[in-house]
Amino acid sequence: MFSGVRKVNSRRHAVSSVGGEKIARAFAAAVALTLFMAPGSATAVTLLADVELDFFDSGAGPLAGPYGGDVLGSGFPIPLADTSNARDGNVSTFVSLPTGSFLTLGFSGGFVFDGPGDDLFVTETGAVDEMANVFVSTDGVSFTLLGTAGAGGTDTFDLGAIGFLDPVTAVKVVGLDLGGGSPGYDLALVEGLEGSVMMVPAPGTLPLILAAFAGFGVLRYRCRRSA
Ligand SMILES: [Ca+2]
Ligand SMILES: [Ca+2]
Repeated sequence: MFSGVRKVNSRRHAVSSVGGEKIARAFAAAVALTLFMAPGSATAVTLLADVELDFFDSGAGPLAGPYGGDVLGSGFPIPLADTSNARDGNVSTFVSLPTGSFLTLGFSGGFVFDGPGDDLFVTETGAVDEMANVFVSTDGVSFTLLGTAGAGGTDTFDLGAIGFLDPVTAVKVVGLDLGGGSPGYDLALVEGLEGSVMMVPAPGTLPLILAAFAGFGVLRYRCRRSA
């Protein structure tokens, strides 16, 4: 794949922006395939957002944040020591996000990217109509609105629908209201699923993924420059 990158770079003035986007997407898919096939790489196809990158308590809720609970255990709303309820992969435990509060999650095991169909799954506990805006980011600094969650249960999102083609390393969920028994959107878990996740490979192949992302970024930069 690296010979392909050099070839494109050397011909960057001849690459149209549309062709460049197609090449960039094909390159990302090739990287993902390589990682899935890398010896020793994880074989799980579901990537759970299990890292807290940022949490903000707007103060709009009835308790100091983070608060939430467990519909099968502790009840709700109760004060929480941390935001692990939204990072445990368990749909019954949750962190409530009242108006303006947000939680930004990352993935210790890899990245999410635009694969076929829906890519990102955001689940709330229960089916009460509480809403939250979902943003995605590659660098953890600049965020793009992906859509609104809150239809009840799991909301699914397609990164391709907003033209977001870079790897997603951070997902920011921002509460929009005070609905429900535990006021605000009750965030249970965030996942990327098969076909749209890159699992972190074995330590020996880490240089490969870093080089691949560097090449991917250079290619997209070149494509923009040549547009
Ligand atoms: Ca997609
Ligand atoms: Ca949970």
